[in-house]
Amino acid sequence: MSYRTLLAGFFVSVVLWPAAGQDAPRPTQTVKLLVPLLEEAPVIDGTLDEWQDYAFSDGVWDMNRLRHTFWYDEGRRNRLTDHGEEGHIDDDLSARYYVAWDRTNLYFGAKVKDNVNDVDAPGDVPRAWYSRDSVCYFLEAPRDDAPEFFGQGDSAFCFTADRTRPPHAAWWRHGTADEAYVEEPIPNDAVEYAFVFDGADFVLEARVAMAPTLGVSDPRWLPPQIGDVYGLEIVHCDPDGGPYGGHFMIYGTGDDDATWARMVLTGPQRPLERRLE
Ligand SMILES: [Ca+2]
Ligand SMILES: [Ca+2]
Ligand SMILES: [Ca+2]
Repeated sequence: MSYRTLLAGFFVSVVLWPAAGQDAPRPTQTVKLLVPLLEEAPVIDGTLDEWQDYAFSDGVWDMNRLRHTFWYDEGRRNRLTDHGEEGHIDDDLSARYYVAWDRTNLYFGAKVKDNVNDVDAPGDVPRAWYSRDSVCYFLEAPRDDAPEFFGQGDSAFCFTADRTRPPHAAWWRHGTADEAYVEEPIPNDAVEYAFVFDGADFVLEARVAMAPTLGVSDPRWLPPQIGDVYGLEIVHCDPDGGPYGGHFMIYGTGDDDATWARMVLTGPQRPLERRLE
């Protein structure tokens, strides 16, 4: 084996592998998503009717769809957990997600079918959205090609499906120019969110102001323009009784922001219409 082959092997196994932050290799491709501008700001009340057709959404996600994606990790973290359910695994968790933007805010929506609502975390730790039913939108703004783990420019906006709306229900994990993994609630004046529940099913509707979040995380961030490219991953946590359980990871493989989708800020989108024939 040549020195160069040895060196390449070392690079893949020692440098790339742990950099993925998990025991799955980093995918060699990323998804490109076109996320439209909203011309009318939604009312944040837990119904998405007024903007769902104007937002990015790519249909229903469940485990069977996830297993056919290139970022699927053979069930290491893309998985659901067994608590004696008798129904089909598709009934444990499925969801549609919505993302849009305007000059001031990012807009996030989710329509979730879930069989068990679990918002308890061990030790009641505020930052532990990953141990609670929660929908998290991971963003890098602006996106770059450097693999970072909640460093400068990386923000996760995590909404815990808790009817009691504790202060930790709208959480912000982020980096700054100097720090990684800063954990704090999204500043009150930067967020508005609503859940509407039907049993364990729920609809989430939220807006997050960009300047006080993305602008704090990365001094290079500028007010959004059509054509800007952000990074996006959706992480949907579903512990359902365990301390750390099921997850959907959509468009990326975890905290490594180089794996996240290339989210292009586009102009407004017209709703789909049926043809006459
Ligand atoms: Ca609404
Ligand atoms: Ca759940
Ligand atoms: Ca990066």
